[in-house]
Amino acid sequence: MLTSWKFDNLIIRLVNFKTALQKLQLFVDWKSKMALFMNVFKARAPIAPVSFAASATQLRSVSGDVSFTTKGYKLHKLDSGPSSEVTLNKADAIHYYKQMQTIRRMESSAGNLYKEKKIRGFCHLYSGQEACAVGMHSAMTEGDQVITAYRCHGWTYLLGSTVTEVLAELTGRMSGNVHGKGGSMHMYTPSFYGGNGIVGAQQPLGAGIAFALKYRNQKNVCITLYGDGAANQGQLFEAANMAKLWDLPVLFVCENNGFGMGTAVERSSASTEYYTRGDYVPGIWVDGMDVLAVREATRWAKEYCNAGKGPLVLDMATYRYGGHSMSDPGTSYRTREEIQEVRKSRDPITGFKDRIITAGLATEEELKELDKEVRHIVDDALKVATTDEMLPAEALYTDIYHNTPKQMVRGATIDETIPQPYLNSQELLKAIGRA
Ligand SMILES: Cc1ncc(C[n+]2csc(CCOP(=O)(O)OP(=O)(O)O)c2C)c(N)n1
Ligand SMILES: [Mg+2]
Repeated sequence: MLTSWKFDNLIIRLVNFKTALQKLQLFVDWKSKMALFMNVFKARAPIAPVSFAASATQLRSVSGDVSFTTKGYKLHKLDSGPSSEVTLNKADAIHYYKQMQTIRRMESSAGNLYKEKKIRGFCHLYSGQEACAVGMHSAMTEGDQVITAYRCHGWTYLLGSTVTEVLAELTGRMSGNVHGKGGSMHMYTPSFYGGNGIVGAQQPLGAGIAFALKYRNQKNVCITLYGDGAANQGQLFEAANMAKLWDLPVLFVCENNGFGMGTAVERSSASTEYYTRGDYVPGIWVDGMDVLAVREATRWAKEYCNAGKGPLVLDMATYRYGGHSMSDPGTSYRTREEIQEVRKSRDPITGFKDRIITAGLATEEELKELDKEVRHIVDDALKVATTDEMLPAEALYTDIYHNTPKQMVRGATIDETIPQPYLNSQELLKAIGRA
């Protein structure tokens, strides 16, 4: 039985325990607040090569958005531009990291497949430029459209195709994005107009897509990408003229990766300030190695276009690690040291990784797990891309016309004329039990 003294003593102990708990709680709250403060402070500091094992535990407890400062933007014919103060939450940080890593790994695998002669023809890789596509994609809203040149694998994946569909397209297999009929430069999704091999060809097409958006009163933009080499193509200026004349919602995005094939921008362009090259079309220079700067610039630009103010030029400073295409080793017109230096100081993935770890938005371990997941996705895709079948020869006669009755298709001689066996690949795939 409890004596009254013992009972009182127990109550006093319980009260003390509760006070101790409250104190502990206060301490934890204070620690979290400090961590948040340190977080913001650290996130604003320039990117440093960090190994953050010691304070990762402390920062991991912080949830919510973290502020970052991007490099400044340069403006042409604009009174104001995107903000350099941006915020990021954990889910987005993980998402962007995963997307950039997937593109990097998918492209490395494509490079290997090419060297093994499992991909034939052309193959232009996007390694080094991932922050451009991922940043722009993250600012897109439903109904926005994209058209680009031949460095299109990453965009195809971002806009709805699987890694398997991209790699299998490269190896010409049935599981490919267009069942192996297109190859490297010709991949599409409902909001993605490819994949264009003729330098500059996509720029007027992008203006045309934007015209359709405006005509339908859609609050959307057409992101029209081109390289620094294509920035000197006459059709860009013709397209820009019409786009401005009609205030079309088109973002002309110049991905300046420093070279057009083996020619450095200084040797090909009288002005390398691509954001000013639209003359009467306002422009913005953006750090294309920073996914957050790209995201914010695109978000701002979309708002500008959709307010009916017409087109914009976005000049994204980036870099390509590989040669122009797989047939170019990429080292005769620049030094290996230059490439190494960019990898070390400006890489879009390691730079972002350091930032989000420092800010407590992800841990080293979480990102390692993600890397593993990405490796599995790409490895599984590789299996399909190297073992799947190719379309049967009759597929040569499919997809010729859209929405017409079956045609007679002439062969090499008139005697070889045959009726089109299937109208499109879908019909053929069904017939062979693949759809
Ligand atoms: C009309 C036309 N001219 C020339 C070529 C050959 N060509 C293919 S890519 C390229 C360089 C383009 O460089 P850039 O626009 O900077 O794009 P990047 O390859 O750097 O992404 C050239 C000249 C072509 N495909 N089409
Ligand atoms: Mg270029």
